[in-house]
Amino acid sequence: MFEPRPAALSVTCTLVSILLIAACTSRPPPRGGQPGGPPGGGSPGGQATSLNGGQVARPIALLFTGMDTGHDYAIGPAELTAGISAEWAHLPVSARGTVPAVAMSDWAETALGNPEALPNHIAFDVNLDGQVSEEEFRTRLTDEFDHLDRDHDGLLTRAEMLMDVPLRSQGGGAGMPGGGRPPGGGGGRPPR
Ligand SMILES: [Ca+2]
Ligand SMILES: [Ca+2]
Repeated sequence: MFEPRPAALSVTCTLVSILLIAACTSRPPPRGGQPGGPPGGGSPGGQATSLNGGQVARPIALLFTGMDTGHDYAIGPAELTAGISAEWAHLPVSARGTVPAVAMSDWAETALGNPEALPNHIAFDVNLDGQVSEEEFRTRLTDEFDHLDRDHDGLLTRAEMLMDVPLRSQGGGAGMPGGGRPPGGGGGRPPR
């Protein structure tokens, strides 16, 4: 007759416990990467379109940031007025004192980083005559400024230029390389 010795059972249980603890502690810590997302942006074909949370700024915010001549990280009414005048001076103003709406895309490509960035030439050309007047240009940019100035104190801060990016619904939590098994660190003999 063989009866199990309590001492042997205890050793076996302790060994299993240690293995379980090792499995829990051997998970690599997240190194600043988002779970489920490649840290280096290595997804094939996709790039910045895979935003998931965080904050972004609209292209128009880039323009307003450049108007901060006082370097206090906020744009006031005087800076806005002077900044719009400076931008208007960059545009190919015709003898009529207007800019062809189609020329606005060239300005947008330079000033906003993309010829299709908003506000586009359609947004500027309020009366739809194919021309953007200085008044139309100034009114539109002032409206954009007022829209971003959330607390309506006349100062556009960096925080007001940022927008939250919604979190996408997370898929499965799986994806741990190795399937959650402890990496064979030796001594992984299956108990009998
Ligand atoms: Ca117009
Ligand atoms: Ca403000």
